[in-house]
Formats: sequence, C-alpha cells, structure tokens
Amino acid sequence: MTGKIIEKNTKLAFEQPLHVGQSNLPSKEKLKEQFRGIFERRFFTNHGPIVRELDERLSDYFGVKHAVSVTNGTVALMCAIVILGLKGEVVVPSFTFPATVHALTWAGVTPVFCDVDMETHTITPENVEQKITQNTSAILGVHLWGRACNTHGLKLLAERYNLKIIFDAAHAIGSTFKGEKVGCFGDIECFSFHATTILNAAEGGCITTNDDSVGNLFRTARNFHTTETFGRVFPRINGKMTEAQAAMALLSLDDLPKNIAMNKKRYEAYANRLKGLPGVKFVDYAHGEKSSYQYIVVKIDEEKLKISRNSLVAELMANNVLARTYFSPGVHKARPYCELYPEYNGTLPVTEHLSKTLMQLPNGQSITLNDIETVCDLICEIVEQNLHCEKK
Ligand code: T4K
Repeated sequence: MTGKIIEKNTKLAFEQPLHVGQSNLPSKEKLKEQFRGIFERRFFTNHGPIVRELDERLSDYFGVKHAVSVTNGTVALMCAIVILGLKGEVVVPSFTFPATVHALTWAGVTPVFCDVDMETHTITPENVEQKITQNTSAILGVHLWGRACNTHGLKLLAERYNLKIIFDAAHAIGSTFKGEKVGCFGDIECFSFHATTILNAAEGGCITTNDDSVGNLFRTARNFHTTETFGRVFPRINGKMTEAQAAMALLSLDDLPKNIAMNKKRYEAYANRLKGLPGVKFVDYAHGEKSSYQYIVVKIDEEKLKISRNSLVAELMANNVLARTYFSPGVHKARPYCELYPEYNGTLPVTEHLSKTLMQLPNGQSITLNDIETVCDLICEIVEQNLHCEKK
C-alpha cells in the first residue's frame, strides 16, 4: 500500500486503513500446491503428513527435542498448565494479552498478578519473588513484544522455590536471550501462529520442550482420544492443528527470516525518522539479542510531546492509521478480573503506567517504507497542529 498525506483540510492521510498485525502472506501458488495435495489425500486433520512435517521442522528451527503443534496459542497454554499439573496460584504479568490469564482461569488456577519492569516490560525475578506464597505452583512469564524475559534469573528462582515455569512466547518466535533461542527455556514455551503474528497459520500455535515426558503428555492432551500415552489421566481436549493450518505454517516458516528482516527494517525506518521528536521513545529491541520485531512499540511522554497518547492515537485513526494501545487496560483492570480480584487495583504501577503510555504502529508486508514516511509526517503534523491550537 502506498499513501501520501492528502492536502490540508481534506480528511485522510491514507485512503485504505493501515493495520497493526495485518497478515503477512505466503506464496499463493505454493499454498495452492499444498492444498492440491490435501485434496488428493482427502486427509484434513488428525495429525496428517503436513502437521507431522511441521512438528519436525519446528523442532529443528527451535533446536529442541519436542515441538508439538496445536490449534492456537491459547489452547497451547491451557494444555501446558494442565499437563504440568499446576494448582493453587500461578504468578503472571497483568501486562499481557488476556489469553495468557484466561488459560489459567480455564484450568482452575488462580492468577497472581505481578508487575513488570519499566524498561523490558517483562516480569523480573525480584517482582515475582514478592508474590510467591505456599500456594504458588508456577511462574508464567510472557516474552512481550518479542523481548525475552530474564529466563535465567526466573529459572533460578523457580528452582529455589520448586516451581514449574512456563513462557508465553506468542510474540517471540526468532527471539533470543543471552544468544539462546526462545523455545528452549522453562518447562514449556507456548507460541501463537495467529494470522496477526509473524508466523501466520491463520490460527495455530505450538509448544516446545526438551523434556520427553512433557512432550508426550502434551501430544496426549491435544488429542481427545488417541492411545498414544495413557500413563497419566487428565482432562484432554481437541487441540488438533489441521492440515490446512500446517500448510500455511510451513510456508510462513520458510519466509520467517525474510519477514523478521523486513519488520526490523520498518522498525528502524520509523525510529530514525522520529528520533528527534521529544516525548516519543521507540521501545528498544537491540540489547545484542535477536528479536521477532513483531510489534513496533512507542512510548509517549505526554508532558514532552504536549499531546496525550490517546489523543494522538485518535488522530492517527481518524487518518486511517489504525495504531493500537496494547495492552490497555492491564488484565487486572479488565473484566472479569477486576471484579474477581479488585484487590489489585492500584497495586501494579508500572503496568498501569505502560498501559496508558504505549502505542503500536503498523508493521508488516503490507506497509511500505513510503507509508512509514507518511505516518511519521502525519505524527509530526498532528503534534505541531496540537501545539499551535494550545498556543491560541
Ligand atoms: N499470549 C499472548 C501474549 C498473545 O498476544 C496472544 C494473542 C495469545 C497468547 C493467544 O494466542 P492465540 O490463541 O490468538 O493464538 C490479536 C490476535 O487475534 C491475537 O492472536 C494476538 N495475541 C493479539 C495481540 O492480537 P486482537 O483482538 O487485537 O486482533 P484483531 O482481530 O483486532 O486484529 C488486529 C489487526 O490485524 C486488525 O486490525 C486487522 C489485522 N488482521 C486480523 C485478522 C484476524 C489481519 O490482517 N488478518 C486477519 O486475519 O488480537
């Protein structure tokens, strides 16, 4: 899509909306070829050849013993919680997509909300330790925006208190921590392959683990009736990935390095163009680590920019730039959690601050570098016009 700022006094900077999370597409021809095979085999689900190939390719990609695909990232989390036998309380950030917490609730586990770090937006061993009680069974960390948690520190803490540890890695395929690829940390890591993620299977996800027993239990949990593993009894579910999803996922996996490089280039284009604007800070991905660059996250300092995050987002949206305000409000302030656990209100200052100051800008295949120039011009123009109005 290309856009240009439409002359003054006309309404829209872009004729078509620019989205955060617009799907990256694999080759249509290759997808048709995959579908031809599915039709010829008349084999659509129950772990056919494409799903099996995907699981192998994923375990090679992550460098882990087990990568097990599943119908979506939420079901990956739900199964992970059940097969690890989590009970009582699990420490989890409130600054995340609600699915992280819903998975705990569905499994009958109480979420204990923990604040995140102002710089990394992830939970820290220090914050988590304050929340551990004798009822705690696990830590559920989230590698937000593709920035990995301090996996090493959290692992040491989990070992000290004999806790399980799960990472929600929905944003973090391709990311690293201290040079090690996300996918090899904790007891289980859970990925999403939703249409809005950098690995697009329409819907989909997987778990990764190096523990044979956990890998096998997960294979059992995702399929309600196989005879594969009857060693342990727990409620199973239909979490099967279809052949169609796996075909999309395989093609997206081929494109992954290219798409990560593309997202990084777009991140740099935005950050370079707006670096002089006071009150606009791009959330840094560098730290010598790799990242998925799935989200372009900007922190707005209202005092310096002289316009609030919400007003800026509203102006951008009015111009068809559909910036987002993930994750506002924090999960502890959203229903049903604000009613179930009102005691958290006002106790998570960093989460509340971030949920009021962050915005995400459009990224991905459908956004051109020209579009980014135009979005940046638009931001500068909105800020300038706002200053002008204030002075009047
Ligand atoms: N953990 C974390 C940390 C997560 O962020 C998520 C999901 C999960 C767990 C759960 O994983 P899954 O069970 O979903 O696999 C979107 C996604 O639906 C959601 O998967 C994602 N996180 C979340 C961050 O973003 P919404 O409600 O904001 O999406 P929606 O429908 O407003 O779509 C965003 C934009 O994407 C739209 O403006 C248009 C574009 N889009 C959307 C769809 C559905 C496309 O271009 N193509 C599409 O097919 O949640």
